[in-house]
Amino acid sequence: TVQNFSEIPGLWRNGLANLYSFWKLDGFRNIHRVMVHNFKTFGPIYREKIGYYDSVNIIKPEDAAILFKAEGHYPKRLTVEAWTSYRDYRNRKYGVLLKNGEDWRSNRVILNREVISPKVLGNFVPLLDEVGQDFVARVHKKIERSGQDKWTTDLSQELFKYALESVGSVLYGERLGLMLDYINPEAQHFIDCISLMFKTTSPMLYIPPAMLRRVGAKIWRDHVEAWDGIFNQADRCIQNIYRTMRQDTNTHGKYPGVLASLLMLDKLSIEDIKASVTELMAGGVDTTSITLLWTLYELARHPDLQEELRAEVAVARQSTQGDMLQMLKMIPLVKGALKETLRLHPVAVSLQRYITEEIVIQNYNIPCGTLVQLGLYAMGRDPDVFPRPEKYLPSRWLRTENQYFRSLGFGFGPRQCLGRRIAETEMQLFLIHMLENFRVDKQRQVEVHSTFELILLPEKPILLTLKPL
Ligand code: HEM
Ligand code: 2DC
Repeated sequence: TVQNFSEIPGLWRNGLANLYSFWKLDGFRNIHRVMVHNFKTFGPIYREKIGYYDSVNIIKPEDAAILFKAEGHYPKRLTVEAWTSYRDYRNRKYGVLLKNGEDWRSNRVILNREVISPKVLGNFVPLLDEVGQDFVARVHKKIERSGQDKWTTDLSQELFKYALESVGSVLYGERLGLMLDYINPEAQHFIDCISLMFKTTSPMLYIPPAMLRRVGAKIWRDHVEAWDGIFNQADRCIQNIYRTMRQDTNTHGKYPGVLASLLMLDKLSIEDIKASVTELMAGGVDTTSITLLWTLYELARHPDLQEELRAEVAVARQSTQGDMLQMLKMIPLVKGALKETLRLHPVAVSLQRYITEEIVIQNYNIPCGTLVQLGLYAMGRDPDVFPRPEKYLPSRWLRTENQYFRSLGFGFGPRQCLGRRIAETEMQLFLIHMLENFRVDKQRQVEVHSTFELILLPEKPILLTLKPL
């Protein structure tokens, strides 16, 4: 017989006491490890209440399938209140990330056509390929200047620039110039603001931002300053395109970028377009750059695997004579490597939905309206789901039959990551160009763990050495 909701194991009876022990365990930065620990203690389902935030947590792919079947027509994830509070405070519209219900759906349908449908890939690839080539040229220059035939560095700043240049070129159809020696300080400020925005968000998952705002807490002020910086820079970019669009009406058949396409389509209000383009620009920096950093780290730790990937890329290059769109279809192991990176080092620690119907998971009844979270980080490291989970094995993704609700790094269904195609293409092109030009190496075998700053990040700098082939 099916058991009642209140029988689900876990700590949910005293939210405030739990918040206190969570804080004492430094749970704010260790949410992913706390979740792994909870699954070990309570089993594949547990209920939890920390502060004001009450949820049911699951870990099995089969249960994820049940969850996503119950997400309804307007899938809703946990609201990051810090983000909505900022917009309410500054009187700014919500974009697709923060909208819900019919307003979300109508915006998302139009954005899908310009951002994630297969037809736009042909437009994105040449733009992103150029950025990839420029990145490689930049690394060659750094190596030359070092006078040592190699370059040892913490690549994260370079990768932030690569990611912003990539998403910027797709959104605006023009280059921001971040692969040059002297970059616009405003662009650098934008990058710094995004990191600060994420960092200041995580404590506010548990402490209501409205309260922090009332008491004038520094964390709230920093958060506002970070978003202000993000919106100001995005506004400048958007204004720039808007101006040039009114000057020359016909753009010689050249792809004008996502923003200009949306403006010409004229199906969303300018305010809605601005709100979502700002979110896309902000969402496109730390996510892909950190995933690429983790991938290089894994390839440095697995030199034989690195050679295998290089060989795959060489064959693909040979047989397609440089037709990039074709080449991207011939690199399954490179794609497997990215999936493997997101399995061990997911950007999002969990996926969540408010279910719109009653469901039964692990023989417990869960009522309609409950927030159900899939522990993505924990699932990626569960030996029942992935045999020998500690091993970085891109080849495990080559067999499609065993992927049922296992490859969820970008979320699932109509509410999945809107930037997914941009992210995947940008990351694949990056790896192609890097593998064709450099060998990646690292100093000692030191294990690097993740820390939670709303997204999962490496807890310490990762030093890599790049050598020309
Ligand atoms: C949403 C992951 C890159 C923009 C999401 C979600 C995840 C995710 C897990 C939630 C999906 C769900 O609830 O089912 C990632 C990962 C990335 C990445 C792993 C890179 C490795 C990007 C990029 C952009 C972006 C490059 C922008 C160009 C967004 C937006 C949403 C979103 C706008 C909200 C969509 C909605 O609510 O309708 N992402 N993301 N992401 N992401 Fe990404
Ligand atoms: C963080 O408990 C942990 O893609 C919380 O590009 C639940 C939660 C809710 C929403 C998730 C968030 C977590 C992690 C970061 C995500 C976010 C939805 C979108 C966002 C996954 C798992 C992200 C990084 C977007 C950010 C775009 C923004 C900067 C404009």
